[in-house]
Amino acid sequence: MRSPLFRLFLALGMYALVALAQEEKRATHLTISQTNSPLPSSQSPASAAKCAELVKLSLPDVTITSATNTPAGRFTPTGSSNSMETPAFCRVVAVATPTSDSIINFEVWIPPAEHWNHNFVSVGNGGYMGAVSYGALTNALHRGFAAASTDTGHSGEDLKFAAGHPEKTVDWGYRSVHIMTESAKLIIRNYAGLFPQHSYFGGCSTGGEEALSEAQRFPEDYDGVVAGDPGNDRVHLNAGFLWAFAATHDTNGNAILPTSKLPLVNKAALAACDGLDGIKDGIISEPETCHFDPGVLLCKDAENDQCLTTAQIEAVRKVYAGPRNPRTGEQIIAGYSPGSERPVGDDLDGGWKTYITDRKEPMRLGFWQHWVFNDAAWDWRTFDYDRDVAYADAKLAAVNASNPDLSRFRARGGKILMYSGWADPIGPPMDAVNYYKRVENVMGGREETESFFRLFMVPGMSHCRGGPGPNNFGGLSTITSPQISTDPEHDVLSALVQWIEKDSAPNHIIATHLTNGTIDRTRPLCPYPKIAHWNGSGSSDHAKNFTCVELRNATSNRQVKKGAVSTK
Ligand SMILES: [Ca+2]
Repeated sequence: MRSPLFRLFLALGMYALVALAQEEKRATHLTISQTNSPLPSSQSPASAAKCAELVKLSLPDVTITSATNTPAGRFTPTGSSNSMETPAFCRVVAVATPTSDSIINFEVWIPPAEHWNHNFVSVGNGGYMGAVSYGALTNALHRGFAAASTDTGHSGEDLKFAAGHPEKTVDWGYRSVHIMTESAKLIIRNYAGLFPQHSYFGGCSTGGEEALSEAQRFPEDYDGVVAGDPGNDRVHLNAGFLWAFAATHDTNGNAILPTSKLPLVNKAALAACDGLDGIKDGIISEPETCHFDPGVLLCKDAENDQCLTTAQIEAVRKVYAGPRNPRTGEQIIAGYSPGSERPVGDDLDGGWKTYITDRKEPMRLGFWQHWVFNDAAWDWRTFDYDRDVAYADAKLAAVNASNPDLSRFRARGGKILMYSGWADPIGPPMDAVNYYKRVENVMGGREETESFFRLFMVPGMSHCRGGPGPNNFGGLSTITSPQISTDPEHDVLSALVQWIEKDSAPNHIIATHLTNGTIDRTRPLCPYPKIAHWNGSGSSDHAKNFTCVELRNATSNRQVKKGAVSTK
């Protein structure tokens, strides 16, 4: 018999390999569409010599373990059987030890001088997954960037890594990205003879939080950041996971709301909300205007597949509502929006099934056990939404990126491009909206905020990708294949670059939806609170027939497509 510990390691290893394989699969697709122009197959002798010398570079708290001239061809990360097509580059592998308990691995990939666009981009991470993002590094390299990625100070997804190692929570929270950033700039300088002209950060999910954390904590690190589906109120997000699980399970952990009822709930949510945006297309574009109550699904007689019991209705209501402090009534984190129950169109995203109803324990239970309470047997049923949230916020401030005061970042000319999927079943989309509103309040209102920070909500997108809505708009971490274009109108990273380098703010970004690799819908994403309004004629599957308008202007006298829809 193999021990439980062995099986755990085996499972973790498999998870890491699957995640890596998925990342590389997507990267391979991107490679195909991005190598239109010939790239150098090898570095010049001068560049090669500079690369090899980097091992001698002395950096504070950092050891460069290797600096390797890598010719164009197939690159295979250690421990992986998949490879990626890369142009020639200088690969720097390093480890940072800012504390005696830190082991932060990171890599810096630098194109040869003739292919370098003189810019630097860092790519973010997903979940608590400690791993260098090789796929995103490859994408960045193909676009001419020097790029960096870190494992955030640990390997794998099990939160136990920080049990008894509080410094590792700080490494994960912000220190790893910051020390990688400062080191990467010096490494690039030593290789190319000059610092990057501009530095960017691009990430989704935890990468989105890392982006906001950098803007808040280290405003000098980046000129601009792309922050996707950020979950940056991290302690509160994890409290929300406890809430959603407790709402849908009894105290024995058995489901109150079975997964089999989710299609029914989703269908009813669509019936109530889909048409409010003027187009019945399976996409809820304006969840804020919809007040769907699952009570309409109450069983009249015995329970069956087409109705919900009173207890199930209450469970659904709680998931939509999100947790509140029982003493003050204050919302701890927003609930999930109608349409997030069962996103379709991407096997990576399972709606409430994967993240709430099919689970045997709450998402990120280990955060509370190992990071907050130092008790591997801590029981989620004992959670106090007043006392314990406050305690965790104080103890683990390093993992939150909730500060709405971005004045230092704005003052240095920094720009933030944030986005979030309206059908996200992990990071509540209204939490992204609420953070944006808090920033507006602190930074002097909407106009002031829009001058350096824009939020693009993505109708029908799940967590960072997938879902029924157009969800492909480029970037490096929000990889959906194949990449349509890297022009600023279709690519979120290029939009940020253009904003900073040409002082041209994005007024919309066109997102694309693909089915089996074929484009079947395009639509503009608009800076919140504007929404994409169908002009009333022409196909609602073409972005050109939409205009970004104020929501209140769109809802009056709205023309309605595909059936009688009330806009009241
Ligand atoms: Ca719709």
